[in-house]
This record gives sequence, C-alpha cells and structure tokens, in this order.
Amino acid sequence: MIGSVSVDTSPPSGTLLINDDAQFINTPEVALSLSGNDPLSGLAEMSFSKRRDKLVRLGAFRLPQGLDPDEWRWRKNRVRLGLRDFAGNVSLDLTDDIILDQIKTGTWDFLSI
Ligand SMILES: [Ca+2]
Repeated sequence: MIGSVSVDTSPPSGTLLINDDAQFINTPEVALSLSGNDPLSGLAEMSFSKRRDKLVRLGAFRLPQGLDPDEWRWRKNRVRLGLRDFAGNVSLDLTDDIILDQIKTGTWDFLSI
C-alpha cells in the first residue's frame, strides 16, 4: 500500500487584540488576547514583539509572559505576532495598536449662584 502525504501550503491564521481592539486606554494595564490556528500541519512556533522591537521567536504557541504595565507607558504601543506552521509556512504579521492617553480633557468649573 502506498501512503499519502499531505501538502500544506497555507500559512497559519490568527488574531491579536489589545483590550478587545480598543483604540485608547487611560491606564497602562492591558489585556492581551491572541489566537492561532493551522488546520493542516498545525502551529509550530510563534514570534512576538511588544513596543517596536523585532519579532522574537518564542517557541510553542502560548500567551507571552512579562507584559507588565511598564511596557505600556509609551503613548503609542504596538504588539506584533507571527505564526509558523510545521510545514514552514509563515503568516503575515498580525499587529494591534493602542494609545495610552492620560491627559485630562478639561476641568469642571462649579459656579455657586
Ligand atoms: Ca498551514
């Protein structure tokens, strides 16, 4: 009997969201959600970056550690995620941005009449 070989030419897909895709935050605490999927050969590896660094290979897919609030004190913050499957296909980088806005918009004046 001749075995069959599956050929996987499709890159993995995934999602990457900071605070459910919010555009702004006013405190540096964030919630990061990410997912990855590769139906044929499976997810082999993920790469991740916070701020604007180069992607760092992190091995097996997992929630990246070390996202403490100090990482998010920049005004504009970007995370990037790259995925690779066991056939070597690489996803396009997924990115999400969030802006830390801690500037008050105005002051209330209370007038006594
Ligand atoms: Ca694939």
